[in-house]
Amino acid sequence: MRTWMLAGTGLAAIASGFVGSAEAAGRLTLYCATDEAWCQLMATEFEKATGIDVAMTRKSSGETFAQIKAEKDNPKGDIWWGGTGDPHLQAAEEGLTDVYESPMNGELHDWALAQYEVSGGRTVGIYAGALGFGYNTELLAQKGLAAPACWADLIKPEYKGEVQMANPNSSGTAYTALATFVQLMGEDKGFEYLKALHANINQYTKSGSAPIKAAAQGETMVGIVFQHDAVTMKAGGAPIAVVSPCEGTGYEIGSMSIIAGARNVEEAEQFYDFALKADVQTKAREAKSYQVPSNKNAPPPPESPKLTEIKLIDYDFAKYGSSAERSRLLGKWDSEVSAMPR
Ligand code: S7P
Repeated sequence: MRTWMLAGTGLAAIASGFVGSAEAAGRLTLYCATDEAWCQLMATEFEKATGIDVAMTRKSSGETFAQIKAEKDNPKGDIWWGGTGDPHLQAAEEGLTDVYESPMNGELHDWALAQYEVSGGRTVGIYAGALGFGYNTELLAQKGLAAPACWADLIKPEYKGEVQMANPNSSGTAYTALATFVQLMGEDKGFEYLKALHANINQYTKSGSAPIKAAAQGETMVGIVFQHDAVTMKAGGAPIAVVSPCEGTGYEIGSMSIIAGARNVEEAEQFYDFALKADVQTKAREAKSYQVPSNKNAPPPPESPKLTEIKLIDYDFAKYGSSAERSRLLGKWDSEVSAMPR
């Protein structure tokens, strides 16, 4: 777990010309599930804009869900910003998050509001991004392998030990992959695929973007990740090629929810409205985050994979974000896939 706390916010407030003490402005405990750099940027920008003191913790989506559930009787967090939408939906269904209707809702894309509707107003979309994979072009050339273009390529024997993905229990990215294979291939074939893939996996990481960071370092050839996370590595100069799998793929609606029983509800609502603003969402690019923003007035960064050009499945968020289905699929993956020898 990496924890980052913003203390001494008076400095940020002074720098931004904010008049008044941080104590008067209040405080906010932010549970963040995007990449660390974007989490830090959001906390800093919110502090600058409001003078509110932010304590931020970054964890993966599944881990954040588990923490909020564990703290249910004594909530410590105020707002959960970022991470894949499925666990946000599960949290909504389990009453772990609260209803909030932001005045910013009118500026959002339909897909972001769909998340709001399906959760009964307990979560909302903040960005979207397609699943795929990336590979290290130098390692591929060294091994003399043909470039992988399809999910089917990743289970070929020549990729044994060359593929990395995260554990779907901790990672929203990897749960999106699990739910994608089930929707794309049907449950039986999807699990057959996951078992075949297991034979080629060198490591299940905790965080969803770790596999492409490892590929960028030459520590694995292929990483199953969101395409925008592979773009981040490529934009940073790593020898990474980004693949939209030929069979089609799933996608995420990254989401935000106010935690039920939050101690700082007003501040949480302020953050919620702030995070939906077009100019705030546009800043994601400064943190090298290339998801498609949910505010219609925020243009996607030029580097963003174009969702309209990707063969996307009709991902059933209501079903795969439901408590019963997410728990069932994770349990099945634990007992039938990860328990198998490699
Ligand atoms: O910010 C990058 C990103 O891929 O991270 C989120 C992800 O859920 C967090 O990582 P985990 O897979 O470890 O949960 C995505 O929502 C987001 O696009």
